[in-house]
Amino acid sequence: MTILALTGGVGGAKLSLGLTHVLDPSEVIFVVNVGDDFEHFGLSISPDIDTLTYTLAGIVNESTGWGREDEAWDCLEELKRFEADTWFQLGDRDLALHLFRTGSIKRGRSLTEITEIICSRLGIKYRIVPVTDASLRTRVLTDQGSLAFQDYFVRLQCNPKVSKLEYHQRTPASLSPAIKTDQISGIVICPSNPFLSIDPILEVDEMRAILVEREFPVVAVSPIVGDRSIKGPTAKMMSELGMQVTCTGVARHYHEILDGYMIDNTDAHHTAEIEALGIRVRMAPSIMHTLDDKIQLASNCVDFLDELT
Ligand code: FO1
Repeated sequence: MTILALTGGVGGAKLSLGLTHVLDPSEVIFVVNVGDDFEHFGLSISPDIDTLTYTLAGIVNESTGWGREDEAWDCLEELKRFEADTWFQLGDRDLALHLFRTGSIKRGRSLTEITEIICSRLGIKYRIVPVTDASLRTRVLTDQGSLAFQDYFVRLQCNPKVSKLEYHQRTPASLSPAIKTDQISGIVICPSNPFLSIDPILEVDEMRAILVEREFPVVAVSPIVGDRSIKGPTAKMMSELGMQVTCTGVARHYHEILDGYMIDNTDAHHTAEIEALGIRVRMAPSIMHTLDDKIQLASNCVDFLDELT
């Protein structure tokens, strides 16, 4: 039986790394958001998959949380000479991965297969799986119009005011064949951005159906601690969308699919209102600075799932 960990990029990768210290490779599948994926200079880029891959391979750039450590930037510097679009920073080593992925897609391999090959070449024993092999793209409706995800996130630095999120599918996206739905023993929703990272995963019909008809527990870790985002624009977006910017606001967003919710100790005063939604609450330190923090939180999630089973 397998736990699914639903995750986006930087924040989710921290808990995912912790999970690899408490679960064997056969016990967990990391199901990754693809709503951020896009084409740039003709290359197929899957930022959240790559962030998790580099993190689990131990080669992520620790200061940004994305991209590679020991990166070289010769290509980007040359591109600047041609006044090309250099707002999205692609390092030389990272480019090699994009060239491999793009070529493989052109030759007809699926994103699931390509991700498996990349993981194995980087020595990762864990399964990193895109939620779908189909095209699923997040669009952000803002006061500056409808924006492709990376335009909003990287080019415009999340500055536009968000009014709505849309998840565009060319054809109804089916779940990656690497996710065996009859073998799931529990789901952990990582402390990723609910709108940008987790909701696109839940847009895949089969994934939502698994969560609605489940016979196993689902636990989420709040991405909001003390009324602020642990990472990124979650709090800003919640406020722009008219939501209460607290861990309870996120619990309300997820309430149909949650059995358990991990909140930070500093948010203890929210327990009663979350439990009134029919969700069990467990408190633990949720800000992950060190590897030990990640392992401890991961271990708490797995214990919580056991308790709810
Ligand atoms: N994030 C940035 O803020 N600026 C960048 O230039 C940037 C480049 C980049 C290149 C490859 C990659 O895999 C990720 C990259 N990211 C960059 C991160 C990424 O776009 C976002 O963190 C995610 O899409 C949000 O989860």
